[in-house]
Amino acid sequence: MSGIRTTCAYCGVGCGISATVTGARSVEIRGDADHPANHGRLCSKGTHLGETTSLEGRLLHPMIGTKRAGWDKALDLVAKRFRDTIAEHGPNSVAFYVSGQLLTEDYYVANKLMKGFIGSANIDTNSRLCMSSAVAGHLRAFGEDVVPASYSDLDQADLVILVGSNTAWCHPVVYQRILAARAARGTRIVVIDPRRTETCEDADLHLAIRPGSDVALFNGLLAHCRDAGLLDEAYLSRSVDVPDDFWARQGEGSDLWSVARDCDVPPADLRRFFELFAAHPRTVTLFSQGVNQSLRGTDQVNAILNVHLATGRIGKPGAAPFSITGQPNAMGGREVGGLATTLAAHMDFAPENVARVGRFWGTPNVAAKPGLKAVDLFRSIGEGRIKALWIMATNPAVSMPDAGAVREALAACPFVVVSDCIADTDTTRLAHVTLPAAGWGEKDGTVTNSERVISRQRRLFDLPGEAMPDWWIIKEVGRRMGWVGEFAYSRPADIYREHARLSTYQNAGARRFDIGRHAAISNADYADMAPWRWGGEGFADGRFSTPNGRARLVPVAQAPLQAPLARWPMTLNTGRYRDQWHTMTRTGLSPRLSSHRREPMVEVHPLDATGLGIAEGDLARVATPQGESIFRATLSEGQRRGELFTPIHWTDRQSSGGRTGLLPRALVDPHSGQPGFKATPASVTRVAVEWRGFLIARDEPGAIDALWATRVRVAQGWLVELAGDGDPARLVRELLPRGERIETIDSARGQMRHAVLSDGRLVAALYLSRDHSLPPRDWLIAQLSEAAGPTPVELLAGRSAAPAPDCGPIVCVCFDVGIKTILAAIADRKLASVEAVGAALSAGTNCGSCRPAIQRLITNAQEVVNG
Ligand SMILES: Nc1nc2c(c(=O)[nH]1)N[C@H]1C(S)=C(S)[C@@H](COP(=O)(O)OP(=O)(O)OC[C@H]3O[C@@H](n4cnc5c(=O)[nH]c(N)nc54)[C@H](O)[C@@H]3O)O[C@H]1N2
Ligand SMILES: Nc1nc2c(c(=O)[nH]1)N[C@H]1C(S)=C(S)[C@@H](COP(=O)(O)OP(=O)(O)OC[C@H]3O[C@@H](n4cnc5c(=O)[nH]c(N)nc54)[C@H](O)[C@@H]3O)O[C@H]1N2
Ligand code: SF4
Ligand SMILES: [Mo]
Repeated sequence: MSGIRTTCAYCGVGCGISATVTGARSVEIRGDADHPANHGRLCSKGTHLGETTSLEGRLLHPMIGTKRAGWDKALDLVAKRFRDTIAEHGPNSVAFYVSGQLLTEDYYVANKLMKGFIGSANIDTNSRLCMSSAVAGHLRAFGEDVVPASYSDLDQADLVILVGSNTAWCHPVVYQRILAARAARGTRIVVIDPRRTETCEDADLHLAIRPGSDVALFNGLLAHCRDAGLLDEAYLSRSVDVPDDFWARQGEGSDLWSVARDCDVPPADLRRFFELFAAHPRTVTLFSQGVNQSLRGTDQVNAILNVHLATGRIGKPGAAPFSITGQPNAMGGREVGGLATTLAAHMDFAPENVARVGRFWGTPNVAAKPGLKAVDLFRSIGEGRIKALWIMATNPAVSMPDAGAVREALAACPFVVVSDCIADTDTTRLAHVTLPAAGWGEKDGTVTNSERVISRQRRLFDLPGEAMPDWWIIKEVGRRMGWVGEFAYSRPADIYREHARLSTYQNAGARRFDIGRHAAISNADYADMAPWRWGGEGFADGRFSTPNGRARLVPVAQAPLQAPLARWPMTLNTGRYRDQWHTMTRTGLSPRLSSHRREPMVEVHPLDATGLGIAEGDLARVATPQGESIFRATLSEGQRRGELFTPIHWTDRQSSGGRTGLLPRALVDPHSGQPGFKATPASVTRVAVEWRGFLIARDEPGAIDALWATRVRVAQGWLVELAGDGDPARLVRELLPRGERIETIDSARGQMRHAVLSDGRLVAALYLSRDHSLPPRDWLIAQLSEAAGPTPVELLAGRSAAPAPDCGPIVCVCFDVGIKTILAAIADRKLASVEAVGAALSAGTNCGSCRPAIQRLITNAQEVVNG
């Protein structure tokens, strides 16, 4: 069986996969050795994609309310409600909210329907929350949203600066590529992040800057470059416009001491950073959400671009500013113009562009001005001005800032359509119509990754139930709204050809985004298309997409850094876990991926925690003016004092706590409209609970009424962590299935342990404790998979009668290796490298995602030894 070449479902690295279908819904995943993004490597998420292709939880039929409906009926209803709303209230009373997880073909049709035919630009995307500051920064500096970098620059760089990027967890294959380059040629790595993440493990230098002080840092670097004679005067005079007062404004407050103070880093570290930069012209500055998701995101982007332009470190091998994208097709969305602020094919709303796109699409109706950006869009829904909304491939009831207000807006909106693969999400719960979309492995089309490489995603499985691809659903609604000929696509290739033709239509070199070479691609060639990069090597010719062909330095000043507020003394930073993807609709199906972090945790600096009376493992309430939610507290030296970090992944579906989305405020960057997710004024307090416990169950438990109940998948079942007040006996009645019961109640110690067996096999176990002592979960979880059941004595002890080592939390999910096993091996066998640990335990030798964590354990052990 030879593999089908496709791309990974997750991040913007865009790894190629070779997939061998082994059954109706099963597939073997291998990295595609020929794909330029990954050359065969995959991270933990890509490696375990095969665990997410079951039909569990899938939306398989169109639904109107809670009733199943045929496609005709559902599509007619959507078309009619949109048509009626437009007739009564005008085109701006309707909106689409779409996603970087759509394929380019889906995105193109959605954009064409809204901007070209409905005649409104009220289509925005979750990329607004993700990339829009980078887009706005690129437009200001380059005149076009082009990422002037490729992964091969990372292979050739001497210095890689990672700014606001937890690359080791969020773009693991890129991270491995950087480490490979370091091994081969000694590349230096600098990480700029307020937190000490696993990305810092292999860094030469980590600057734990004050959040939001990135402009001060890069302006300081630029001033240093000027003083040290590092500006590339020839490049500046040939290729860059510099505003008259640029250098005068730039100089203020940019001396080393002031910058060190603003950024709150040791001056010696800052000097070291400047010296590394001076010594290594081949520099790539790779940046992500720590830069973009800020109220000053666009200025932060331009502060980075200014440094690269002024030193000529752009458009050359190994030298580039590199905005790395999050979602698999964030870039494709930018290319079709899926943001409310862009029109199509890298054109904006200038009158000549509106006219040109209208000619091409054959419509007089093209929207003449930008539409509402995501945060304004949902505000407008809440205010009743938008009356019909169609959400595709995103879960805004979780992922928008101030998600509580977003839910209220959705609940009040007269007509909400959601296209998703999953039946029950926090957003589908608020829909009037839900449409079953084809998911990864069923979809067919193209995506563009961070380095502008267009790759095919190919279908592996038949469409399940009545699911249909997004492009089909959208064009069917377009046709039913009256535009039959304009939406007459039969296959993704039809759409791709049209998209390619639009990109080249009357372009004449004005826009780099020109994929005209595929304007007439045959169906067969489209089917076989190999990955390819548009726009060549970016701006290697030193010409930019501005009217005069020159890039621009953009004056940016550090915004005042605010002192904490008395009522909200902490700053909440939010982000990702290594093995979960966003709202967990897919990675949450994988027991292996769920073993890395089983609960949503709030990370607190130990000294802050002591002051607040919070201990490791306590529950803690994080509150902001927008809302509050409870997390498991974990103390971390990697946090700055005064800062908290929580993960974005948990939703109402899995949890009564850990709801990060409720906490950030709906404030945005003035240029891009991107929310400042990384710094929300907050407070944290310990939550005292009378009892704690956990449930292990083969069948998915229903809704659980407890103060704290967070669930994850485990092999053959579910694990729910529980805590609350009052009489927990109620839970025993509510949560345990019928069957042979074994139980022990130790009232003196406040312990209750119940296990339910069926035919001698464990089906559920509930352990509750008032003194908070509970057995490790893993042995019990393993019993769900054992054919021969455990003995009653073992069950009630929560451990095997034969003494077995407790391996601790899993670090390597590919080989199930726990932290205690690794620590013991490091100590006993004197292992001093990640390779040695791999040779001894296999840990870290498959996907490699856990290698930074293993490195951290080795470093810690050595620090202990060396005192
Ligand atoms: N495992 C996993 N990988 C993913 C995803 C996922 O859900 N899970 N999602 C994908 C998507 S869509 C995206 S957008 C990317 C995001 O990828 P990243 O941007 O790497 O991830 P985040 O965890 O959001 O945040 C990155 C870092 O920014 C830091 N930061 C916070 N404030 C500041 C600041 O003021 N300055 C600086 N310099 N840094 C700051 C945070 O401490 C954090 O470590 O990941 C993609 N990859
Ligand atoms: N506090 C805080 N909030 C954040 C962030 C943060 O760092 N902090 N990061 C932001 C960022 S960068 C991002 S990208 C967003 C991500 O946030 P979301 O986009 O809301 O998260 P996902 O869970 O990826 O939602 C995708 C949905 O689409 C469905 N889906 C998957 N494939 C398809 C398909 O092909 N078709 C259709 N129709 N549906 C599909 C999935 O089942 C899922 O329900 O979160 C943002 N929110
Ligand atoms: S780095 Fe991991 S998640 Fe991202 S595309 Fe590659 S395999 Fe998928
Ligand atoms: Mo993102």
